Amino acid sequence: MDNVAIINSLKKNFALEPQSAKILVVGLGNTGISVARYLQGLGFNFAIIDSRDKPPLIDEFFQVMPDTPVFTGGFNESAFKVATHLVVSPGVPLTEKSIVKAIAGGVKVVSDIDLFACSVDAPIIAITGSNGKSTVTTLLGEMVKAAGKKVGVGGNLGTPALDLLTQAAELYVLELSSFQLERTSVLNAAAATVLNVSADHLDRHADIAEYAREKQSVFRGDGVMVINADDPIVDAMREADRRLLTFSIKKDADFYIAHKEDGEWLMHNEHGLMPLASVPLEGRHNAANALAALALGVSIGLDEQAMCNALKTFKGLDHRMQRVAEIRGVSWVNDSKATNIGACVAALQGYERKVILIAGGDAKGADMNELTPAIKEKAKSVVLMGKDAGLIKEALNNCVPVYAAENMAQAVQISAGLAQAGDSVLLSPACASLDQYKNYQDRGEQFAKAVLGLPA
Ligand code: UMA
Ligand code: ADP
Repeated sequence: MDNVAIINSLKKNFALEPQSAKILVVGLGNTGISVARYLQGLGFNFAIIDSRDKPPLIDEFFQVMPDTPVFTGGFNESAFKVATHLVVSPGVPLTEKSIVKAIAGGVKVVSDIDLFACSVDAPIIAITGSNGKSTVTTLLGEMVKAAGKKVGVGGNLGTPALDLLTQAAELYVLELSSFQLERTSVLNAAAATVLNVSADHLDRHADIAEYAREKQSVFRGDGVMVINADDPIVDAMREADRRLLTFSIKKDADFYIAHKEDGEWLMHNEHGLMPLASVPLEGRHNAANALAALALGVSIGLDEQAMCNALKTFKGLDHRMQRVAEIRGVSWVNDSKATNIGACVAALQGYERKVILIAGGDAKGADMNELTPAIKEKAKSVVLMGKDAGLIKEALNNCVPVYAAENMAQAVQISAGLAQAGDSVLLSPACASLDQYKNYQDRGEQFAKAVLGLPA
């Protein structure tokens, strides 16, 4: 879209006009910087505010936009007082006092996803859920490329949506978090999915019902709904009179798994798409992810054969069920991205033989009792570390042997002492990493480093 059309859309949807709007961009992270770049390109007046004393990207920001007013070290009320619009980054809760006050005074909240939606004609595929978003978003992006279309892939995955506007695309695939969705009001995706809903981010959302409602808002508008029929919370999101495709790894659906003479097949109605054994990803949950990506692709008319070709060569993402090494018959698997209970349970369920589990970190308000049945069934021992190790230990109530580790090197040492040939050691923490690590990647890298340092 050209700038005139974009500004018209912003005016219509948000009364955002370059002549009159005074925009406060809240958060100087990747989102905030992408928003600043976008607003500058359209000639808007804006300032940025961040509660941190020195946001990590501030030096980089001043190099490119030295004249933009930036407030740091708290949410200064006077900056909010003059604003007509707030563009709030996902990391900042809308319950911040200054934001609540501004909204009560009539200030409009807009998200980067709203701005993006006002700026593209090409269809948007929106993917949310508690787990599998990044995998499905990346996989679908590969499928679209294999089908010969130019695609922009980003959002919560890493590249902020607005940064995708610099390259022409025929289609956009966006991963959206509950934080992004809760502040978005004009997205009308051509196709959308909620992959699953399990407890996460309960330090930011009042309860799981509110969290699920934020996820459900990805279906706003009139696009195709792609529904996980195995997840009761998602299944209940079906809307009559909407075009709808279902997927399931347990029962009949539009996209499902059939047991044939030559093994299991991924199916679309009566049509066999490809053998499940040709999907090069570990874990049953990845069969669900593959079906979800296929359903989304079909909903926008992608060629099935091209999609299957992309699926057969998809390597998966780092830190998700990633095999790090096989040492003296012991398999070491890095699933550091398992930052909630649902992901850890899915990882455990993929194993036939009991594993040694390394878990713990910041539980983000989740009830660790929900982890106990899967651990009881699938773990022979558990090595715990991090801030909420105690919560997990208490929940397990000695149903399996539990060991305490101060750090990853020690956790790996303890696990190596416990493991025998034929065993798997799985890092799938069920918790966020930020209490001990820069991020989940850092945690996964420390795990891999410690494993690769073990005597061969
Ligand atoms: N922060 C402050 N004060 C501020 C602004 C931010 O303390 O004024 C803190 C936040 O609480 C948070 C951190 O700074 O801890 C970063 O927040 P941000 O909103 O500035 O983050 P961005 O760099 O803009 O990155 C965001 C997403 N981050 C979050 O939602 C926390 C990135 O998802 C996303 O890739 C990026 O936008 C582009 O869309 C990351 C993430 O962890 C990967 N997402 C969560 C998840 O997947 O579970 C939701
Ligand atoms: P997200 O972007 O939603 O965090 P990822 O694809 O990055 O999803 O995977 C995050 C974690 O969830 C990993 O530990 C991964 O093994 C697990 N996971 C992936 N897909 C699913 C699924 N469909 N159900 C449950 N867990 C999953």
